[in-house]
Amino acid sequence: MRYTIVVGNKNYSSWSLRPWLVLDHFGFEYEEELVPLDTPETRATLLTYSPAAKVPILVDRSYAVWDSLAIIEYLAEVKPDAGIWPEDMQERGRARTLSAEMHSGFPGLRKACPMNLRKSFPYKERGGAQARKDVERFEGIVRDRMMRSGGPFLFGKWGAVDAMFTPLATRLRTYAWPLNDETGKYVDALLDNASFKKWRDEGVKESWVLAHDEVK
Ligand SMILES: N[C@@H](CCC(=O)N[C@@H](CS)C(=O)NCC(=O)O)C(=O)O
Repeated sequence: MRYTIVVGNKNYSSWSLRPWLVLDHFGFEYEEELVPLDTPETRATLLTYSPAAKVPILVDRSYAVWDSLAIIEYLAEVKPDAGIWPEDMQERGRARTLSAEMHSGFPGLRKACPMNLRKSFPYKERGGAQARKDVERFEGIVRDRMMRSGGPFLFGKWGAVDAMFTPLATRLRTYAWPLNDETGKYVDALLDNASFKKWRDEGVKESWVLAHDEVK
């Protein structure tokens, strides 16, 4: 098999989920290596694949690419006509901009609401003003993109940028954030993706518990 994707625990590892979705949704053939996070062996195991010792890692034969967004870009170079990014240059530029914004942003929501697929909580204030600002920004992105693309995904068809936002969608549902109808519909569409459901069904069966990702 040409590609191996090294991922963390599926219940928790939001960075692993993003490129895995692109691999699976766009029909790459791959093997998966799941490395449980936060064990005494985790770092040494990850170092056998990448000097950064973080998941996700894509191994193309013996060549390693790490970091979620870099992996997605690599996959898009392997299959430039698959529609991983939009065809139009400016649309592609905007999809990359939003993906980069996700990759380096949304700190309030990411910190206060870790991905935890097994759980669901009633809504309560989490993460203060910063998390609220992140949710408002997400609603703004959805409003703008749905107006331009007509949906159901940010650029019409499901692509890399939707993979980048899928973990955020899980968080909004796990912690029951109130959302406007349009954003709720987009979140539901992301969570209805067949590849995501495959990942989630495996994630919820895991028994590892990462204490720092368990918030009440
Ligand atoms: N910006 C990186 C983040 C990667 C990352 O932080 N991965 C976490 C798990 S989601 C990890 O490998 N943690 C293991 C550790 O730090 O020991 C990406 O996009 O891939």
